[in-house]
Amino acid sequence: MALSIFKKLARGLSRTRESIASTLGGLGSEAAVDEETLEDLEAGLLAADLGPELTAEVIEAVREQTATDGSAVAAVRSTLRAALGQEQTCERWSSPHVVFVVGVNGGGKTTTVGKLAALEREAGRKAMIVAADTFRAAAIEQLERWSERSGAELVKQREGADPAAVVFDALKAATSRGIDTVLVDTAGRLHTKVNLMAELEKLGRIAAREVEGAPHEVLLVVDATTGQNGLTQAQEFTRAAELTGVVLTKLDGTAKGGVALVIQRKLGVPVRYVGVGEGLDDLLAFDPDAYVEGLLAV
Ligand SMILES: Nc1nc2c(ncn2[C@@H]2O[C@H](COP(=O)(O)OP(=O)(O)O)[C@@H](O)[C@H]2O)c(=O)[nH]1
Ligand SMILES: [Mg+2]
Repeated sequence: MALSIFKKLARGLSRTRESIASTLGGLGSEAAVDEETLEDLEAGLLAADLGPELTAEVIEAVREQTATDGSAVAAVRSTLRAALGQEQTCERWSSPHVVFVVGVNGGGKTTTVGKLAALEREAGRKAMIVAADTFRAAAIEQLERWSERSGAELVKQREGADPAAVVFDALKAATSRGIDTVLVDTAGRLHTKVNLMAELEKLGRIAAREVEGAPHEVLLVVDATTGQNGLTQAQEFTRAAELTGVVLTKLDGTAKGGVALVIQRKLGVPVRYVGVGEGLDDLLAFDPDAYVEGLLAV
């Protein structure tokens, strides 16, 4: 890996950081912070898509801290850090460990599946990619390339095939071939009138019949460039599947990276990974400390 994970994250957050860090400079270390500076900070936090609630909390914390001679920057840091909670991982207890990747079209599901396959491979595990988005032939071709690049096996059928049949076949094969991790790419849209959420529930039931406890993880892909607006759409998925985590993609292309801070609050699930580019090694395990430093560091 050419760049350290911290540097990659910091680079991915550079556009978001611009709105926050420039106003932080104005806070300095002196006790009194004037109203104008607070207004600038508020505007910067809103522009980074931290949302009105968390922004108000930060401003309040800065007021309190500076009233007692505390550091304004430290107040910002601790409020943001508290909003993120602890770093999350998922215990692996079954082989294969089955992961569903879900979310709206264009968010980065297929790309994330490919990058996750690369992470699995790096960890020394045997991965299988499952092309359960049969809506477009292009999605299957995209996964063929990711399979080659990551060295993960691919299970696919023709365009328009029943996703449930693809998942069923894949899990049978994974079990007999000793696969460690199965990564299932799902559709953001369907050929038939079948409701997308009903289809996801069905895929979950099929998986549970084939592998105990499956799916062990359901990762919701959220496009960071849509910011707070994207979260409303994402909330639909919390009703169809028991989400275990969020993958926040395209952090590198947006100034709205602050949305990571509101995800847990709005969707009730932690951010587990962030996407910072289109390459094989552009998916990072989410580290709350590094994230906050990446937002504030100058
Ligand atoms: N810059 C950037 N682009 C990404 C990232 N993740 C996905 N993409 C791009 O977003 C587009 C849609 O991704 P895709 O995986 O096909 O989305 P899907 O429809 O949810 O499967 C593609 O052009 C990807 O290369 C990311 O983290 N950063
Ligand atoms: Mg796709």
